[in-house]
Amino acid sequence: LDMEQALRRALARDEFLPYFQPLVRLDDERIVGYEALLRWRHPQRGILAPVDFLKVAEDSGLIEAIDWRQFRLALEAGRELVRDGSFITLNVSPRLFQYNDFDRRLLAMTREVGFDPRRLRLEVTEGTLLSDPMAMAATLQRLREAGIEAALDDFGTGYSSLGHLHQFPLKMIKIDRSFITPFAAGVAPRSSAVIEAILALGNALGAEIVAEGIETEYQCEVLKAMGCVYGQGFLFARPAPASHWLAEVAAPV
Ligand code: G
Ligand code: G
Ligand code: MN
Ligand code: NA
Repeated sequence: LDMEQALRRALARDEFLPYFQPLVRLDDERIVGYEALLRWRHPQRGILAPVDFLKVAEDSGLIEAIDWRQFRLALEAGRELVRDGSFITLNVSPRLFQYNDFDRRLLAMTREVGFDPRRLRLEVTEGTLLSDPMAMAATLQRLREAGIEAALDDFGTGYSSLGHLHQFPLKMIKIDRSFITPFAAGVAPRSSAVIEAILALGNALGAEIVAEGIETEYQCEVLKAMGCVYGQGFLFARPAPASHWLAEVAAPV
């Protein structure tokens, strides 16, 4: 069975599901949102992450059906997760934006599921934005008017065409973890200047900044000192099924 056939069968058997990883305020570690992350519950190999199958899913086009299934499951689980005022984010394949009814279809899904669109953010990469800037700006603007905000994912790794960013309505910019990882006690990585520039850019654009991939207390402290307000990473929490976070919220203190 080749990977494409295996993915087709996994879709038919409904083996894809969202895990959720919290986004927190760095000052008090309070959860402000949850990123939905795709997982494949493989009958033999266990829980698989996108690194194992995303490329084939993208190249074959199967990612379109996988993403729509993922969105529905994430919105259904997210309905409970966002009761505390948080939001969920969805990672969106660039392929989906090629359909000019993408925003209408997504909004229709939020209505079917009963999910408040104001509690939804979409994660898009620079590559997606710059593949068709005019159309992307228009789509993101329509989504914003319907309550759905956009987050720029993996920032710093793409085209870094800073001059173009102001044309997109971006609520949030996520600094790629490759800029965070080099920070360790006694090390002053070159990426600190990049992070400071991204924080300034975020302020200029009126966007919230999230540092991704925070794994150590030291990294958290450095980022707070730089003025970064939000973070995500294994230091705070690993991705887990929605039921894990719901149990956590419901648990007596
Ligand atoms: O969860 P993990 O770190 O393995 O995710 C790796 C990458 O896979 C993420 O950076 C993200 O871009 C992508 N990804 C995660 N979930 C989804 C999803 O639901 N849909 C799409 N299209 N990509 C996803
Ligand atoms: O491209 P995107 O930012 O969506 O990728 C998110 C991925 O990063 C998820 O698959 C998640 O498992 C992974 N991730 C989240 N936090 C950390 C972290 O602290 N360290 C590492 N190495 N990976 C992380
Ligand atoms: Mn992401
Ligand atoms: Na990212």
